[in-house]
Amino acid sequence: KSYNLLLLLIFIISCKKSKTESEQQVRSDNSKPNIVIIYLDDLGYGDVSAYGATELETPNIDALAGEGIKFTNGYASSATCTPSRYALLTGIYPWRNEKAKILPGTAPLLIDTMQLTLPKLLKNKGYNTAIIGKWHLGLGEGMINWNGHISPGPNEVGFEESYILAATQDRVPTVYIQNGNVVGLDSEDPIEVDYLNNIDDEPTALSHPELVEMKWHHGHNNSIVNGIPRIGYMKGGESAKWSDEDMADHFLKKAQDYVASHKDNPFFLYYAMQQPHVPRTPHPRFKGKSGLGPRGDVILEADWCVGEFMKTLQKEGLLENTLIIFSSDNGPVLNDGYYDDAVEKVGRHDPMGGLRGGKYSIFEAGTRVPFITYWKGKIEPSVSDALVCQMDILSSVAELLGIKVESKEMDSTNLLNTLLGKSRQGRDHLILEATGKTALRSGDWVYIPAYAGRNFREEVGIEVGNLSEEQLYNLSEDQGQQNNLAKTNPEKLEELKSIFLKLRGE
Ligand code: NG6
Ligand code: CA
Repeated sequence: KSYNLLLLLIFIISCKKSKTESEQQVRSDNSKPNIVIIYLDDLGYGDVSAYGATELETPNIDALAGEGIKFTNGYASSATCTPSRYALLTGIYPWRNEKAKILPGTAPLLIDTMQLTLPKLLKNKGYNTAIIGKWHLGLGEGMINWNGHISPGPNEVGFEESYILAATQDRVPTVYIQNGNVVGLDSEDPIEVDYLNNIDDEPTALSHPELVEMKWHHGHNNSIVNGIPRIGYMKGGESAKWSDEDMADHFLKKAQDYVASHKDNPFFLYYAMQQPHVPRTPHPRFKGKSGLGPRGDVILEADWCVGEFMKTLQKEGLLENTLIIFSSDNGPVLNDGYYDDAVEKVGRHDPMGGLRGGKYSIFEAGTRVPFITYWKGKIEPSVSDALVCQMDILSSVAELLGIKVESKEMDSTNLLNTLLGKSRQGRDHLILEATGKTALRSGDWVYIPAYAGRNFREEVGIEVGNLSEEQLYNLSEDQGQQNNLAKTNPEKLEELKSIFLKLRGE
């Protein structure tokens, strides 16, 4: 009898084994590669050594660039976070949606739950889908009860699993939310959040400056959490508050665990890191390591996270079967509201990489960002100057999986061959957006309409691009946009202007 049992056991084990072998076969034929988007927050074109940074080293991001495709004309759709993320996930230009601008932590969900999204597309194709990290696309439908189930959110627009920070590291609530529930919340100590009025007499940076450990420069003088004054007021939720210094390790661990536990089925992971957005809070392991102050330190930290994450993919045997896309949601800023030495210690480091403007700017540094595709054994290392935008990932991934995206209002362009290095052909045109302003990139040319308002935003030290006259630049000879050709090349100006107006539907 026990002999029979033993045979049965062997039979079961061998069945199991052959199943995983056949699964492996399916998994290695590359028809359904895992897809990972590693997305940084405010990382500039010049913040990566592979993109020319000389004052800091980013060996792990460099490895992706060196063994994958380094795009030199890769764009976020926008010069701020929310609209760029909206375009990345929906494939739609953010300027089509007037609500797609920097959102407070209490804003309702920006993406329509009926809308096609990148994670939905993949989920429908049998992928497991997850977001780990920064969301900043709104939650709920208005008044959020942070103590109940928070919905709709990432889980309702295609992510089966979500582990997020709601808005930004400098906005309340400063808690993690897992699948719609605040992590570690004590029901005896409920969370209240308000962006207009303080709640009871909770300490703020104005009422209790002695509690502030990171001084605010502009904005950021509401509730104080972990010694850091934030945007917005928050009360309660003490046990749920995140540790800023541990955030990078925390998200990394979640991302690694996700990979390890989903390696047997195709997965899409949107790993949305918080660095180097303010407040810059490197883990003590990285403090002072860059010599450029906390902003440089958190870039080193982020680079380390990329390396650790890649080790996990390698350890799990997934590198040959995973397409990795690395980018950033918008360009760089030094002083984004705190005195954190970013300006004082920048030295010779040029986060903009020679481009004009920065975060918030319609000039190049606002939207042109590091953009890398990597797929071991599938993508040949190269540098590509094709014009590509993060918004194009949706249609390109659809093509990879043989899905037809049928929607009139789809701005995402299928650039699969370009992203995989089989073609050098990029977009013909791209509309760029910065805090409501739009401009056109077409070939090597950029057209910026005349805009009223301040050009130089003193508080952040950035030219945002508002000039009372039209601007025309030829990037092939003027990367830094110093030479406005609008007056000397009226034909080109008219050509771009008419394309711009047509694409904008005006
Ligand atoms: C701005 C904040 C800035 C940052 C930004 C969002 C002030 C004065 N400035 O309003 O610190 O949080 O919003 O950045 O509050 S983003 O990368 O998420 O778009
Ligand atoms: Ca950002």
